[in-house]
Amino acid sequence: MILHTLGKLVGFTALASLLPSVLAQNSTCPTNSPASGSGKLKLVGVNISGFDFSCNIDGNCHSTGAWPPLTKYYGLDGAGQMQHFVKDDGFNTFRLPVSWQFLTNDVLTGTLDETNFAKYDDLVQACLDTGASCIVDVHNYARWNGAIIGQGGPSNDIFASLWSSIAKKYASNSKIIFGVMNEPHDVDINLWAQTVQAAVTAIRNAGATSQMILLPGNNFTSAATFISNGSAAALAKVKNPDGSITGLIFDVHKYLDFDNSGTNQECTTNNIDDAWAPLAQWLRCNGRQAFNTETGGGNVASCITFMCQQIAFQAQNSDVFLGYVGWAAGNFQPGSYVLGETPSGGGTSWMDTSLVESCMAPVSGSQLGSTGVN
Ligand SMILES: *[C@@H]1O[C@H](CO)[C@@H](O)[C@H](O)[C@H]1NC(C)=O
Ligand SMILES: *[C@@H]1O[C@H](CO)[C@@H](O)[C@H](O)[C@H]1NC(C)=O
Ligand SMILES: *[C@@H]1O[C@H](CO)[C@@H](O)[C@H](O)[C@H]1NC(C)=O
Ligand SMILES: CC(=O)N[C@H]1CO[C@H](CO)[C@@H](O)[C@@H]1O
Repeated sequence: MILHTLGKLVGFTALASLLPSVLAQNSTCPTNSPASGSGKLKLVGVNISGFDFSCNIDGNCHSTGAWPPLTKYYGLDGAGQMQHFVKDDGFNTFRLPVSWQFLTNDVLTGTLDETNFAKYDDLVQACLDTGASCIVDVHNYARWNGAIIGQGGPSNDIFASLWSSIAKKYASNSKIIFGVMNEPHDVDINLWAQTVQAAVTAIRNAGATSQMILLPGNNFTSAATFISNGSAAALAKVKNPDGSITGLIFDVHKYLDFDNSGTNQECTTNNIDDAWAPLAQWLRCNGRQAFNTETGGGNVASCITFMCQQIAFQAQNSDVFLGYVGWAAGNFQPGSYVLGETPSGGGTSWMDTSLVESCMAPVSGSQLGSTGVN
């Protein structure tokens, strides 16, 4: 709703002024302005959190700390939330975080624990039942219990076998998106790119030949430092087994609070000048795309202002940005979490948080493109 209003009030000229001059500065880039026909995002959604509960940024997670966001397992009604988000708000994507430890029942292996996996799959199936795209997100910060994968911790082979196991389960489902890893940080990016390559090769060789795979960079997949800290250059070398880059999408996160931590209620930036504009230019010049799989803010006026601006910019650059996924609903009790997007109510009368209602829910026709799932 706000987006419609924004468009009407500020008009094209003011909206165009949101485009920073940096877009016109790289003279070596052949196409440094938004492609014509852009303006609609393809994938817009919400994180449905719960199976990732207990995960710390050092990759310590405990299978017993996971809390399935499904009433069947005494969680909140994640299935009902997703149905509401699709039917009432027009969302078409959900990101379903889960820890490696839950998937293997705390055993350091790539072999799934079938009992635990069946519970996670219940959430995946509830997502698929809505018709949405569903991101399987391994939420381990590039680590297993403090040690970095391929850099002193588990070998790339073990991690690749985990992805092979997951990919075999969903190889034939085109609505599944493989999120290789949530928020790597403090890794050697060139070694990390080899780990990501191992996962990509395993996913493709497991038979999931056509789905999207999300490639995560360093510094908590920060969109702002994706280029400057070397993630872009390192991850650009990751290829499918056939040498192509088809379906290989960069995974980037960005919050709108002053320290990009996603822990503060107030928003201080729309991230355009320091993150989205330079990233759009790099992606366009290098023939790549990115997906903003975590963003969010408090339910306050500053966030509504800045989030609407961020989304408008992403939509203007939808040739290189697939969309965004808000953090987070699922097992966060309504009203209890600063970045909560869990709607209150249930059944046929859900009520969204103000940020979701004012900005993040796709407004019919304004964000979902003709290629969107809905
Ligand atoms: C300028 O464009 C080239 C591609 O033509 C790209 O490789 C380079 O990274 C761009 N530079 C900046 C600063 O974005
Ligand atoms: C990324 O940042 C870290 C921490 O400042 C630094 O050690 C590393 O050299 C940087 N990597 C690149 C490729 O810029
Ligand atoms: C990581 O991102 C934060 C902001 O979120 C920034 O302050 C810091 O300089 C970045 N580190 C690197 C190594 O780029
Ligand atoms: C910024 C933010 O909310 N990040 C969250 C990402 O997911 C983990 C685990 O689910 C949370 O602990 C973080 O706070």
